[in-house]
Amino acid sequence: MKIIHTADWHLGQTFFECDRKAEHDLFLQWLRNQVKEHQVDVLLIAGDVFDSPNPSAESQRVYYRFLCDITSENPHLQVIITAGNHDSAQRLESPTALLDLIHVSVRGTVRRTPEGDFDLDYLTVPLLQGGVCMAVPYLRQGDYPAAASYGEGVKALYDQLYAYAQTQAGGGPIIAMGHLQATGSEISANDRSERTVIGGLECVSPAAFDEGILYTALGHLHRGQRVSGREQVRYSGAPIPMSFAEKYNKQGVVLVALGEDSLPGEEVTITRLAFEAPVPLLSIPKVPELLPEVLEAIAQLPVGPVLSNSPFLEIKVRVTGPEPSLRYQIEQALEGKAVRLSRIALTAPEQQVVQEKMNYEQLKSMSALDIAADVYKRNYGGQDMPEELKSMLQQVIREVEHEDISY
Ligand SMILES: [Mn+2]
Repeated sequence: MKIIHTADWHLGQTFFECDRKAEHDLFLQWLRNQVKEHQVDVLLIAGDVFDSPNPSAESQRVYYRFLCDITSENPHLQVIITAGNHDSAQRLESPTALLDLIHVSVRGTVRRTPEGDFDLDYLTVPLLQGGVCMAVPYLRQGDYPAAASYGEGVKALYDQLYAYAQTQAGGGPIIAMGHLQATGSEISANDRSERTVIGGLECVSPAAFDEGILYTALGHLHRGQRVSGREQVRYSGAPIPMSFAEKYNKQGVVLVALGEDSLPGEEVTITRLAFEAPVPLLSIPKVPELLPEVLEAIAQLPVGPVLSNSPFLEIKVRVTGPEPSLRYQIEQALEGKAVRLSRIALTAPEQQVVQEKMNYEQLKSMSALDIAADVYKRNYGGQDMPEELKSMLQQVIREVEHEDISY
């Protein structure tokens, strides 16, 4: 049995206001070719199909077009899709009646039986070739048994489900899916899209995935990787980089071949299929420099028309104080260059100095001016806010306080 594991498409994502449809189209075309070429039996999409719980009509069209094409090109293909934290679980599930007809199973919600137990049968998707898939979507509070922590609750659900899956597999293989952050995995630095919504303690131990599960297909982290050294518990990673923090990630999908008998302990062959990002992410200079050096680096960029595959550009500038004309100067320098400016990242020379974090109570007790002065200090290497700026800001604050602003 051959499986392709992918996740975190984030259809509809805009990259600093740039549309990414062209990139997604190229990826989906490539994926169609891979499924055909490798004669894949099962395609697993482990969550975050869409970037938003309320995807645009265009994003939905791309998604359904893909499902229609891939299933008509491969009549024996089975597709199993789970919802991620970015998806609307209910919305993703809503066309189930039609999708079932083309062997596409979608699991977004965790349901209860009339007795109030978890509906394990709903999450256990039979594989057309024999065996089952534990199709677990992103789990929200109430989707798992009561436990001391999110991680323990999630593990308890996987344990229940695995016990049930064994009764349903008929001796065939058991595979699993999940959309979660596993302990022992690396996240991309500063990646907002990977952060979960429940707070900081939502890691799940890889022990949640029983050794008897032949392969666990995970989504949520955008860097493809195995988890805690376990080859058969993996993140496929996102097919295109979702932020500059991901520019060194290798994108692609995972091809999994289960042996003849597909029994636990049997050899499973895992291959990464690399997808070359169609739009490069460019970050200049190598390290943040002062504006004159930055402008020089910009001058080195190739001249040409801006196309839909021109690189997304991040510019890293070191600043020692406010520079109101900075953006203007950079934009002027970029005239005629074959790049799309996405982001100007400002750093101050001593920003690395560890500064004490403040809590909400402390912030509430400070005046707006003190907060601004503190932020200034943090952003500009410990320098105090100049008196002139302070008095201007004070005036603005006073004016605002005297206005009746309704939100
Ligand atoms: Mn996610």
